[in-house]
Amino acid sequence: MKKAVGMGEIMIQMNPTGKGALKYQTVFERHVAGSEANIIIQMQRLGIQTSFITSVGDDQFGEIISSTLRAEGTNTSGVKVDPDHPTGIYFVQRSYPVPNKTKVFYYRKGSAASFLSSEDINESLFENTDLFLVSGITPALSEKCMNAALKAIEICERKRIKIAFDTNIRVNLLQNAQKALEVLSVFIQKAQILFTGTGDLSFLFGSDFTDNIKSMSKIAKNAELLVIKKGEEGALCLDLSSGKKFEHPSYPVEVIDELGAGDAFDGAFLAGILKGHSIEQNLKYGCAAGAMTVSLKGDIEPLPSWKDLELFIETFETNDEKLLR
Ligand code: KDG
Repeated sequence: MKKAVGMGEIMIQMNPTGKGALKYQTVFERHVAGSEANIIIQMQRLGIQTSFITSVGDDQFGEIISSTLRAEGTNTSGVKVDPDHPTGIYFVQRSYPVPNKTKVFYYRKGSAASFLSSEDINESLFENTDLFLVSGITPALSEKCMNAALKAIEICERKRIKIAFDTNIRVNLLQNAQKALEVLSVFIQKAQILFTGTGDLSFLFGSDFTDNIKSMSKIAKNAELLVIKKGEEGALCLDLSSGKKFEHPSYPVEVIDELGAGDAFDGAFLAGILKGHSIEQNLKYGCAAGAMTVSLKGDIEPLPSWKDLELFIETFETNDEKLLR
């Protein structure tokens, strides 16, 4: 079985039952979510053996985060319980002010995960590992987190473990392009599989898509695959070793909560890579998992198994009103 290790912050997501401005929301659902963990859980559900490195508070929320990972079958020996700092929380605002778009409000400053340090990165967790996944959120959390992520990268380089990195820019954490490039460049440079999105590219480099790809490729010196998520326009993968370009359209679904779609995409794409599927297939799996995720609330709950992913794809491709009951 292929093995992947991920690292990042997992938070409690408070997602309102209604749409509109957060201040008017009175009823919330409690979910567990965090970009890198979403990706790792998607991979675990698609048959990859996974481990996760994070830190949670010694509190009720930390407990539910650890037990969520355990219930998925993800190895939690890299999950630290920090008695001095709380688990991070964030609130979701759906369809306001922009319809179908989700905004988030973080309460994560000083969270347990932001105190994760290089001492918390245990090399033994990387034994027999095929892939390491981290995103731009983690080094943006704090200098300690940045150093922890760099230590993990250094271990992977030494052990020849493939590095997957998603730029995953959060403007709340990386205020402008200069700051973002300062923090992210080293990770973009080290990754063999690099994910980004049209929003991240224009935030970093400007509005011309072709120029943006060139600018990104210049930094991404070790990238074999550059994967660009284009939201409603689907996704694109550049195989930088052969120069070939692959594309897949998105699946038309009703958007309930767009959060976590990019993570579902990454997880399904990476699981496909580790299982030896083609780039075309992996783009299809990624777009399908992303579409399934935007159709429901919560980042983790909608992540599909192979069986469900295949049923979703088959239903769209054959337009078959297959009986599901
Ligand atoms: O990718 C979805 C995430 O944005 C969300 O669940 C929370 O990890 C998160 C973050 O830092 O924004």
